[in-house]
Amino acid sequence: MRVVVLTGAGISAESGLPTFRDADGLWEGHDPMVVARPESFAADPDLVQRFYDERRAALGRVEPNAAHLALARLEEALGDDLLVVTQNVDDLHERAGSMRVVHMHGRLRAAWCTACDTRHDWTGTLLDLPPCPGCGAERLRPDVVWFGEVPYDMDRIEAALWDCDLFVSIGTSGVVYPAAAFVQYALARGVRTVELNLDASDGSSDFHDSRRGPATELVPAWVEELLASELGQK
Ligand code: BJW
Ligand code: ZN
Repeated sequence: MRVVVLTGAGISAESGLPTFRDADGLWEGHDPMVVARPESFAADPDLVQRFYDERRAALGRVEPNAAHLALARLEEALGDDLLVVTQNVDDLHERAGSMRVVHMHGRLRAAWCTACDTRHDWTGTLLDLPPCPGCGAERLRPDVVWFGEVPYDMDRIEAALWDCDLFVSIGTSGVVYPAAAFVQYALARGVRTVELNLDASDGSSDFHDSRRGPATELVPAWVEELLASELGQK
């Protein structure tokens, strides 16, 4: 049983990290979906750096929740047969113990030097224009994927989707591509699809099984169910 799990902001919501499109989703009066654009960075780099500096700092104040922990438990059972593809830039999957995680929209705790095109692990701020550890240029930006940029590791993700028996989408509104199309990709290959989300998403009707509720309840219950059924038969 090879499983691909796609996660979005909803899985980290109960850890205290805001989602993008929820009712109270404004940051200092700005729509995060507008801030997360190369055009916004070009027009007002300080605003965008501050947005990411604050979110990077917030990582130190939050912990993985029961949903992240349940996926780490599933990985213990499945090993290489589980891949978590996350749209999230937080590190809560890793801190829960997951090791096979692809960050398709990048990581908050990384900086990208646009002068020498190198990436560096980064826990500090970027607003103050620290020099790149590689070349010294003051051209570091958050290593995240904005609209119009190409998501990371698409070859690895497509190979895993091509090869899986089960595709599960957790806590994502399904409006941002290419992640929103993964369910179609899986369906075209006859793969079973499950959605675990608080509300109906744009793609809910595409899933074989679509469950509603908070991730901290739905994900542990689904993991227990899977471990008891499919894997328990082995
Ligand atoms: C809970 C919960 C709880 C809450 N429990 N659930 C027209 C058609 C098709 C595509 C396009 C188009 N025009 C433009 C495009 C492309 C564009 C796009 O998709 N635009 C759309 C807006 C239409 N996409 C891109 O540009 C992407 N690049 C690209 O396509 O390159 C071409 C290419 C692709 C592939 C190969 C080669 C080339 C890049 C997209 C980059 C997205 N970047 C961001 C910012 C990242 C950095 C950061 O974090 O700041 O990624 S935007 C933002 O959206 C972020 C998220 O990862 C992403 C998805 O959001 P997510 O996770 O779904 O969050 P929410 O808030 O939307 O939803 C939360 C859900 O959780 C809700 O459903 C809640 O109900 C639920 N929930 N509490 C369970 N407790
Ligand atoms: Zn550099």
